[in-house]
Amino acid sequence: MPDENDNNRPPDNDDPGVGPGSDVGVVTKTAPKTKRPSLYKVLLLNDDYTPQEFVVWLLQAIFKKDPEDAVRIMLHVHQSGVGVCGVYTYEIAETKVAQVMELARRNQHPLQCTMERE
Ligand code: TYC
Repeated sequence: MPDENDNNRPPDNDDPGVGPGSDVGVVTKTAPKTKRPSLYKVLLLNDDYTPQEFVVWLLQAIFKKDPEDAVRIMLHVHQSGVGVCGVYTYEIAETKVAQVMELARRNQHPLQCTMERE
């Protein structure tokens, strides 16, 4: 008696079976679920009143710069008007900006800090 589900039967004409054109052995690579986060530059703005030593201290305290880097960044801001203190994901950048603004306010300095998408 003929069996419809006989695995040994020859392939139908439209069934390529194993080989070119068949899906056997094909592994579809799924796209990774993780997306790299956008990055933001934290910028320090120059002003005529905030002491240089305060800016150098703040770059070390908040942005973890070594003393040489902190002086270099402060002088760059002092001379060019604006400079990058670091590059972070959104929430980290937002927190750094808030910390700078709060320290400036508490010390009555007009120092301004902002962030910008890279
Ligand atoms: N221009 C300031 C001064 O001469 C120093 C300064 C540097 C202020 C960087 C702000 O982001 C700043 N006292």
